[in-house]
Amino acid sequence: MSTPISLASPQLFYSEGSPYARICRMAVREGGLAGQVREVITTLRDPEAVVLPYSPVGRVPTLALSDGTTLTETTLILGWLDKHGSQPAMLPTDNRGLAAYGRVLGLLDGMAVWNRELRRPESERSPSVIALEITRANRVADALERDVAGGAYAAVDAGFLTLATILGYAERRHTVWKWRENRPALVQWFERASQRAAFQETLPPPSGI
Ligand SMILES: N[C@@H](CCC(=O)N[C@@H](CS)C(=O)NCC(=O)O)C(=O)O
Repeated sequence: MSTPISLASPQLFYSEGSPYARICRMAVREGGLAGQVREVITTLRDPEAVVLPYSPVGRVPTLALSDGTTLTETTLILGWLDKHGSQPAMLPTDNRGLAAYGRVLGLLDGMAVWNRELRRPESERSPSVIALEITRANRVADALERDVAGGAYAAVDAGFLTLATILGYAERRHTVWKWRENRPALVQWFERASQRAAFQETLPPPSGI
């Protein structure tokens, strides 16, 4: 039986396609806080977006708290979940864990730039930006292949969820990136990670990119 959500529950605004929001949605589930956080879907880049009264930034994830404050930024929201009883804690405290999280967050930021270029009309795309992000993505993925083969990203935390989100994003919303080629350890890691309930419950819709 699920825990009832009180009217004063924090509201986590998300869009189904957002990889950043997915990290937080998976963290809520993995950390055992699904009964305490209400998920609210919002549109983006829309003057009518339901998130805007809570945050002028208008991005997701956004966590609107019962004291009237609003947290934006994935890492801040993960920190809030940890402070409110996430088990396991999501934000690493040791250097190795922090480095692992930073590495995949950097990859995700680059992919977001690459993906945004591909969503523009072809005449407005920047080939040099795309080329830079392709190079960055492959360089980081090669490092991740070695990391994963060496046992990194094994425990569920911010780094694990971000890596799962990235590869899931590449499967459904950024299929132009053929990340699987010559990366058997990463493929095997992803096969396992994608079986988790938190992953399955937050699958994004395909985007056609
Ligand atoms: N640095 C932010 C990035 C969040 C972000 O870029 N979210 C995108 C969706 S993936 C968004 O809300 N875009 C809407 C907009 O830019 O107006 C984080 O870590 O949460």
